[in-house]
Amino acid sequence: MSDETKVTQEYGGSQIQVLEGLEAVRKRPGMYIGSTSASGLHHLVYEIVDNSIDEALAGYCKHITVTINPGNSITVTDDGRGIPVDIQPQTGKPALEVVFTVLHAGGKFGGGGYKVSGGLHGVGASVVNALSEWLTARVHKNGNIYEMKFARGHITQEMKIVGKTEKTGTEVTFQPDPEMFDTLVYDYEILHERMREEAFLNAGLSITITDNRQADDISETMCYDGGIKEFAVWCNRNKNALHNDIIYMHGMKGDASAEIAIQYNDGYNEFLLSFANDVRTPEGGMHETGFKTALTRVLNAYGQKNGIIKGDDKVSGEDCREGITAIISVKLTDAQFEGQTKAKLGNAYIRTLVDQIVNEQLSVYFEEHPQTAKAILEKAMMANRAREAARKARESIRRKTGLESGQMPDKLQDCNERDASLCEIYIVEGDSAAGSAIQGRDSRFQAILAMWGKMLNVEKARADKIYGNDKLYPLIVALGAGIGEEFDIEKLRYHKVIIMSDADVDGAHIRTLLLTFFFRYMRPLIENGYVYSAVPPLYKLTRGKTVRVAYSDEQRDEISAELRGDNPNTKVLINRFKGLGEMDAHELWETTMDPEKRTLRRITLEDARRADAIFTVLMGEQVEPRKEWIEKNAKYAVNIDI
Ligand code: TTJ
Repeated sequence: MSDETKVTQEYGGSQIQVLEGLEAVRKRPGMYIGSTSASGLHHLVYEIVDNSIDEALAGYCKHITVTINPGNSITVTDDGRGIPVDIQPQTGKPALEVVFTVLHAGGKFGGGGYKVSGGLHGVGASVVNALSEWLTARVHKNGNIYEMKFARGHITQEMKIVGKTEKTGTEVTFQPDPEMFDTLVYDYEILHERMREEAFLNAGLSITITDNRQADDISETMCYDGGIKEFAVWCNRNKNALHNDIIYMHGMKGDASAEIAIQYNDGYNEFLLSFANDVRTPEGGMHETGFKTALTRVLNAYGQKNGIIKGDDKVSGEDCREGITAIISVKLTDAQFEGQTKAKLGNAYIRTLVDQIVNEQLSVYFEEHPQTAKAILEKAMMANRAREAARKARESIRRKTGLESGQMPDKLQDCNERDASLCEIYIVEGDSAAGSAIQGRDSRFQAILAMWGKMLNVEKARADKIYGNDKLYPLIVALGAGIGEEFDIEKLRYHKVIIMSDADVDGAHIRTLLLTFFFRYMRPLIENGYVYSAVPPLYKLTRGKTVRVAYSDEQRDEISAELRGDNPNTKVLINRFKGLGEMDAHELWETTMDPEKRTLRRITLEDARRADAIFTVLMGEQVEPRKEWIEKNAKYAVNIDI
């Protein structure tokens, strides 16, 4: 990408550069906002809100509002100082105009660095402007209300004063451009979740989110004086806490700061949520590494010093993190995001910073809270013993069933190909659907594994139970890569693991269970993008001898209109597929399995995390949240059997 921030002296030159910059955004929007699907659409909001968060970080803004208007435009306001409106000497233009028309160097998703002087975020106001059908900015400042308007990045109204005011602040409304996005409908829950996260990460900042699209407005204001401490408590809301106090640590060095909040629960899962500059880092990175190393070191040191751990014994890192909920939030001016999805923090000095903070402050905390220290350490030692028992169980199962003998389970119809990168496995629910899939597949590279009945409740299970489970065991053997800390992606036998379940509640249930299992015991499978969901059709349309299928209600209506053509009297028969089992082998191949025609939806870590959260509510030990969830989702959940 060229350096669009360079501004030349003569007006003509800079104007041309501005237009070229915004044109570049419209040509390749994915480079700037990741995608033009729902995720990109929501990203526009985050880019604008980031500017207000920066103002809050600078100490001048207390309250931010985000409103979804009828028609799916978005309004963001803050009570900060207001974007400057004075004329910049270099450009001869108001700063407000520059903010919305000049592309900053380096896109977050493209190549190049992502560094802005001053704030941590807020590179994207001009990107949002370029991708909006229209955008209006209003600034309350100096006693005046200044207003400026744009359409697809072009100025439609120069900055002018439209009124008087006593407040200060910024208000931006934008309408995403239908020419740029595949979908234009905002999801309140997605924005709500993200804004809640921002409120947790910026203690004391108040964020109001409102949905004005229906007669009854929905509105929520979130403000957490306890910041990430409250975040950790909130994450444990459906669990039983192991200790009531929240462990909180923080520190800074130079421009960089880090804070960590920890609360253990009595479960077996590890829940680390890490952020760099308020952006989630699902793939971890230096801050997580520093945290894990120091946590293990401090726990072992404390245990040995106090005679809880005897002799040369040690608890492992995994032992120390069983049942942990930890929020790690770092802020730095030169964040390097790495990895396939730019979701991993690469700055090595952050590892040192976090390690030091945890090393020093957690030791002190344990000295001052011996009860908490003891509860955590005893849990880690239990985990250690359980892991040892699991290893023995596994070995005995191995001897009995030949886990390593290469013998495949009965429920697997394998493919002929041996190169994993070419192989696919369909995990199919129900024997009749599995039958059709076995007949319909291309056996050269497609394997079928039939799953049926109720699966193990992985919420309450440790590794030894998982291996011994008759539903999961065939799946583990078929995939060939083991589970948990022994999981080895190199041994994986298929690079496409495709969940094929019905488009109904039971199907969703099975999918949730499988995703939760993968998320907890085979996470690299998801991180490497190997897990997919098959997309079976919903409708079959027949007109005479012509048969077509539709994957959505919209498509059903389109095809139906197409089949009818200009002939209003023609009958088009529409049948709803009740399940995969209703399709014969040929139909299943044609609509759902043929690589030339099928759609596969790749499962992201975020999808799996969400499944895991739903699962916790449905399967967890707390009854109240489960009841609540079922009541709230009653119309979808009627068939869920828990
Ligand atoms: C910059 O330094 C001088 C005082 O004002 C600072 C500033 O720009 N603050 C600011 C920007 N507050 N809020 C914004 C902002 C808010 C929204 C909703 C959108 C944009 C692009 C900026």
